[in-house]
Amino acid sequence: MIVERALKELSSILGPERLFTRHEDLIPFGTDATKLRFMPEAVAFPGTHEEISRIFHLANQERFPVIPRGAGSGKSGGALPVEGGLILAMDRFNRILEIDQRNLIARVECGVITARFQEEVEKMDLFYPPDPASIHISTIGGNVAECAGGLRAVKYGVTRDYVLGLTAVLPTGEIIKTGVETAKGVVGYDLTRLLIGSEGTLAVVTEIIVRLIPKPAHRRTMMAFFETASATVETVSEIIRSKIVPTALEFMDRTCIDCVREELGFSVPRGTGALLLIEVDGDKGLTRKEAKRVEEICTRQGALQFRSASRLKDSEKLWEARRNVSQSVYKLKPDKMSEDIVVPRSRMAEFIGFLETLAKQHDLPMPAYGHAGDGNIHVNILFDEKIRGEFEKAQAAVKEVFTKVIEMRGTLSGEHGVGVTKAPFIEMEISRPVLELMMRLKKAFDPNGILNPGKIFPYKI
Ligand code: 2HG
Ligand code: ZN
Repeated sequence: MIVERALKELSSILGPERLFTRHEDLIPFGTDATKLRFMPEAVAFPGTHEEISRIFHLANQERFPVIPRGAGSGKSGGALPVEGGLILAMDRFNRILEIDQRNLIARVECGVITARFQEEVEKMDLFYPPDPASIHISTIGGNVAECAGGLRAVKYGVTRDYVLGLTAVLPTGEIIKTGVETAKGVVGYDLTRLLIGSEGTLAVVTEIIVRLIPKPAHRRTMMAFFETASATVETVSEIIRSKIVPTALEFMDRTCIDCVREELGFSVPRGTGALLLIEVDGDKGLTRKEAKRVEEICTRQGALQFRSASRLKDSEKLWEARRNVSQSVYKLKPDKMSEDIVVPRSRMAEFIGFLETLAKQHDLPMPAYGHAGDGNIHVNILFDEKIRGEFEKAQAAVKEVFTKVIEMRGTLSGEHGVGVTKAPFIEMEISRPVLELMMRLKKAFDPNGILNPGKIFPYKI
């Protein structure tokens, strides 16, 4: 609870115009892409490291929660004020500070929208590959907090593979720098990696130093339609086995295709059970060679049809449709539990088979799509809260999905994080001693537990 005295102090740190306390102003900050709702007590818009530091000193003194927030596009509830408190809206940290073409490094503030940053570096023929589906809304700070992946992760890796160093404010108020501004560095513990993916529970990241790579000269988007979902994911294994590393290798089952059919811009062959969206990039010769090889494999695997997007505009349209799947499946039911499990790529067909049976058993739609090239499948369990019993059925299905994934030596989350939604399940994957070590780390960073409480861990720390 933020007491009156603390609110007055916050107002004197920020000025009244950068502190929201009226109910109607707080509403948008009470939710995120999970659609869960928890109301904050106030929202602050800090503009400097010193202001954040002062806010933390006050929060420790008065014991109120502080929850950092980027664009609120998170899928596991990382930015939700589950115990009330103060939202730290990082919108004002929105500058690209430097793009250093001689060293292929950039410095960027946490509130910059990832797509905007990519556009800027691409103007210089450079490339920052991480591309979560939310790229046009999510911020690079949010991507760091969750270690976002994306469509290109299969070839280029995830956010952590590009971050060299960070500036952050600790919940105890110190402003720190981690990592390096050079191409490599191994001095001390790798706190940069520890902070990436820590879901805003260890520090507030304000500035990020990333490495850049040269922009690939060509890319080619292809699409293959198959009769069954298992044949489709088997093809993914075959492509990987043939040692081609596509830029993206995305899967969509029949239900997802139906939801974005109009956006695809062409007709889907009759009898299609699932499709693959494939992109290769590199120099002209290589992309041509790889595209040909991919086509051969898809045909050998029995593709109903194979298409190549000849114009950039067509391929952009396809990728846009793919990025919209997450929203489009709401056409089927108003509520969903959105998972992002990963299984070994060679066992995806087994998982898809399991999921089809599970959907029938529970009589709920469970569209599956996602980053098949990484074995990272988005299982969306759809339900209608207002229909009696559906929420409980969806909940039971989530547990069964997770049990299967662990049994298959997979992981509960490939890119969305644990947050609130997966906290009750974390012990299915993380052993007790490891979880206790993580909790000790949390305590070392945040002795009073004021920073983003109620996330990751199933217990109060
Ligand atoms: C995607 O790849 C996102 O589209 C969102 O990670 C997935 O809604 C989801 O589960
Ligand atoms: Zn995804």
